[in-house]
Amino acid sequence: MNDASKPLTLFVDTFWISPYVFSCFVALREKGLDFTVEPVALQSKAQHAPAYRDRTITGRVPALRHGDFWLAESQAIVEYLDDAFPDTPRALPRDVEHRARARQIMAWIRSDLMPIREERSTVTMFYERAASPLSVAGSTAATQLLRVADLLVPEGSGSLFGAWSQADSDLAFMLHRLLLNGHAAPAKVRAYAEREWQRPSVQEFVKHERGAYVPY
Ligand SMILES: N[C@@H](CCC(=O)N[C@@H](CS)C(=O)NCC(=O)O)C(=O)O
Repeated sequence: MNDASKPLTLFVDTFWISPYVFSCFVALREKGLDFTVEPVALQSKAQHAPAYRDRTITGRVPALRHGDFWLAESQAIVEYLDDAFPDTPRALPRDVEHRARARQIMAWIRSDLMPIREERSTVTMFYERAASPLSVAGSTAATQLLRVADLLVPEGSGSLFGAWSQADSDLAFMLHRLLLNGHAAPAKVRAYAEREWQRPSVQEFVKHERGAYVPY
């Protein structure tokens, strides 16, 4: 049972550096849904508190609370929002093949490219730029990311599927791990990523106030 009147809460990391929180935050904004955010202090292991851990099942951020229903895993949350709020702008494309491709990209971004995620962590995006060049593994992953982006991004650097979808924001976020740290990219890909980065929903996350970072 979906009820638009039930309150929505997004549980986020305190420092606003989680790429998974980013995805859910942007989806909620793009859908125009009213929601509140609740920080979870990962640096204090607040995600392990039984009340949070057991409701979210996996004890991670992000998590969504919609009335009494709790859900974790960013991609599951994005897809739930499309299912639960069918009268709002879609986060994933309506067309079946485009939606499948968007899921492919989102799943790939979440499960692959580990050297980029490690060597160009989100701390280097929002706190302090990376001090070392990419390793061989990092460079190989960067080449792979840029190849995939070059293949997918249409000439003119518009959205991947003709209109914005969550796959655009997630891909732009991954590309910005490189771009913000001075990595070169084909002009078409750079223009695409920079345009996506300027979306108000994305900028709201990027510019959100952040306290002094405490590693965890
Ligand atoms: N696959 C998950 C990954 C979520 C995740 O790794 N969250 C991190 C923060 S970026 C977290 O909660 N870390 C704390 C922990 O694992 O205890 C998703 O897509 O939501």
